[in-house]
Amino acid sequence: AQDCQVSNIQVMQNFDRSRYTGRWYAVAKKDPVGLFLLDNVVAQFSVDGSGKMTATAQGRVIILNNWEMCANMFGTFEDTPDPAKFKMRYWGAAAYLQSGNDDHWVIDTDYDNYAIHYSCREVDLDGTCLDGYSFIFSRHPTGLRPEDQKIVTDKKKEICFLGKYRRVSHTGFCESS
Ligand code: AZE
Repeated sequence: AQDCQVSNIQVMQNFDRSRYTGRWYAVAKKDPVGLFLLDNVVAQFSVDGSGKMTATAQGRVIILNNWEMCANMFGTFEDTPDPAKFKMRYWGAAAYLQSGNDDHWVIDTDYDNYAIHYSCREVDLDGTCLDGYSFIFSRHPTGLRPEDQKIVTDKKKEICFLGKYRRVSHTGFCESS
């Protein structure tokens, strides 16, 4: 299961969005092309009364000419036939932040400790991902538990992003806003 074809990537089986709700701390990320959340990334997932998933996210960004700020972002999720695959429409609290519509796949999670997210923005002619991003999330601000690290490494390999992640630091930059 490692031919790097986006269409062959395995996602979480029987994904349960209600168990996924709450706070997740990004511990590592693989960046897409262009502007992106730099660090201090925290996401909060919810499920509304009609069962639709929504999320907010915060993270440090640098926009325009070296303007550093905390980006407050919102996302709404459109369901697809696969319960672990969504289309995420997202936008910023301020108009100068980024907006878009990305795939949002949950590759694996145990709901209580770790989650592996994947988004391919552009599939290459050969079926591999040309431009994508991914977050490794933890329920714990201190990072992944040692027992979850091998699972996460194996999944990074399966989604063909192994070696492309950077650690996401949490310095409290977004905690005042
Ligand atoms: C994600 C999950 C929770 C909801 C959202 C997420 C993604 C947000 C971005 C934000 C980019 C902002 C930039 C601003 C200048 C995946 C963390 C909305 C991709 C680049």
